[in-house]
Amino acid sequence: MEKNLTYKILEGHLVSGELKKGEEIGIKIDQTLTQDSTGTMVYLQLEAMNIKEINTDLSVAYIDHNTLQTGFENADDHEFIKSSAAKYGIVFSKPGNGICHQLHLENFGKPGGTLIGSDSHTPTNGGLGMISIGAGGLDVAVAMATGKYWLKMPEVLNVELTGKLNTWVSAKDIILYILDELSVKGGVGKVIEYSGEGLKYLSVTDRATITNMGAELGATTSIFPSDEETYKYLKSQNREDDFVELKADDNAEYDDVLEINLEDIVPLVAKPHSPDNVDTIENIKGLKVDQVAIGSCTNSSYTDLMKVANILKGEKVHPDVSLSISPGSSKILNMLAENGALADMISAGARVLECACGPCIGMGQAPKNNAISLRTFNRNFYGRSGTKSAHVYLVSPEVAAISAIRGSVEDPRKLGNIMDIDVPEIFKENDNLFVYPPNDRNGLEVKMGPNIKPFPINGQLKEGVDGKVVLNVGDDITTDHIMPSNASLLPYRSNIPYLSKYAFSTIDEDFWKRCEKNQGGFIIGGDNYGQGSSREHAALVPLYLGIKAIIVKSFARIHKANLINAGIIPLEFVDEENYKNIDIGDDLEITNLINELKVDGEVYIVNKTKDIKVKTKFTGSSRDVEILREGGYLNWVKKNFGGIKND
Ligand code: MIC
Ligand code: SF4
Repeated sequence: MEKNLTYKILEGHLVSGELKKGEEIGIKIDQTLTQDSTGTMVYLQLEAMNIKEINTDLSVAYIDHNTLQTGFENADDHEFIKSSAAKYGIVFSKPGNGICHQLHLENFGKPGGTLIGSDSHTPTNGGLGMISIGAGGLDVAVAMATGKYWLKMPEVLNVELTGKLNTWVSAKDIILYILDELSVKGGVGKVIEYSGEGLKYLSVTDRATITNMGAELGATTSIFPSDEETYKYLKSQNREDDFVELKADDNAEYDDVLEINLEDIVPLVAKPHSPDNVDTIENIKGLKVDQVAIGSCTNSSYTDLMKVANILKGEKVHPDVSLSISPGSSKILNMLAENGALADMISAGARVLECACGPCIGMGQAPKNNAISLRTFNRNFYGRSGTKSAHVYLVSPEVAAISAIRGSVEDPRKLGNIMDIDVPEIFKENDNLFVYPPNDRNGLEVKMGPNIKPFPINGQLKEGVDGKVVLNVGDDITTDHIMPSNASLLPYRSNIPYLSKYAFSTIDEDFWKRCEKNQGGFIIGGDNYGQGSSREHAALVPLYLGIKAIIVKSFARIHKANLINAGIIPLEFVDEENYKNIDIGDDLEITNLINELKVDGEVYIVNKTKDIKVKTKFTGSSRDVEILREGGYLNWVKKNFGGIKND
């Protein structure tokens, strides 16, 4: 059989199962990454497992999401993660060093390797030819402890790129074009593997922009071959030894193919409130802009920021616009400082922020009421900017920069000739914000502040469960709806009881009170429930509030895994009629759960209020069933891998 690249890398890492579409496989994990907002849970979970040290080639703990330190909570969390990193042999990246995915690309990602990370944009490193998957924190903790990760063998969709991008059209437009074609559900259960003649025009950081936003397609991951461009990039980072050439066999088999001629793409935008609400820049030209934010793990590379600096040079940011720029890494910021580009940005009137996620995760820069905010980020979900009435548009760095000057959306093709960016052959070394673990780690203890509260652990599955429907929502509910993140909530990522009062608060402020009154119950939802972030808080908070099962039309991959890991039963309606038959406040009962919960089993729910029986299905592996029966992954790990200290 002629093999595609995904198959080749998975084959080389396979520890259990068969590489057949839909079957559960176990793979060896070479590297893991965590970031602070999901990381505190990961290290609490690692503490709860009785391990001495990690079982991967490399694990890195980044601090990038919350670097504001508005109170002791946040600083204590950083200290907790730092001390855990030292104890278990994990590299620690200090706040200010940059955004995890950009830093991992620069410093650690390896073609042909495997990486899982407790952040949904981990696939960014697919730009280097690495299988990089976003997962819930507990999956990452188990991968650190065992060196393994289990997943359903995805389909492989080949995106074949031909032609060459037109002037002023960039990698961001390619992924927006694909989002328009496939939608935010189009990648579910798939790896997106890129190939074709068009690749030679895309640098590794362009490719990383594309694989990064593969998360918005719902894809398991996205991957590019490792070729001359990869070599050039690794060499620029003084890592040419990590290079191996990798590509699919000629005539490799794929489950599906999407052909894209890069010449057909024009500057694009994702309009509020979804990354697949794509339109052309031409169509929204002239729209008055209040805020422009450049950065995030999607568009904060050296090349992206040099393009921005060149556009801003000698110009002035419009008086009605606030322009912020957050570089992806301290290495990039350092280089911009040395070559004068930083001065060009500052003199144009840009607000240069720390190298971190910043406004992308609502850490500051919440726009004014009803503002139009152009962002080079990857998500424009409702409320994520911190201002519910704001309208966030996702665009390329080029569109962002020129619109900041004009004060309204502008088509960059108006600028005439494109400037050439001189990317240095060798980047300036800057290792000073990494802390490497000591060789002698004997006796090292973790340091835990008072904001770090124990996380909820479920009990074993019961034969019957009953309760009220406490929430009924529609399609495309994001993790930002379920567990919002902003400057006031992010400091409490290690405090589930506190966070529980804000669950679903962007759409229903009384949700938690209803849960408290009814001792939890059931949530009903539509398609693609739980899209977006890997934050397992979106499962742990409902668990804390007593949610027993979530019944929807379909789930997003990472969130479904997080629900299973937490021991919350994820069920899917078998037809539309059944979905319509349940209302908020209805009394539901599942009487035969232990019997019915099996691989692809049918689970019947009695709607006692309406006196009807509703048919649902459970789709998961036998391992998922075992995990749910044990009441979650930690209990399962305890049973299968030995003791857990603090249960
Ligand atoms: C995001 O972009 O939504 C985040 C913040 O990076 C999340 C992680 C989190 O919620 O902490 C993600 O993408 O997984
Ligand atoms: Fe950070 Fe935003 Fe990237 Fe998430 S999407 S990792 S918040 S920069």
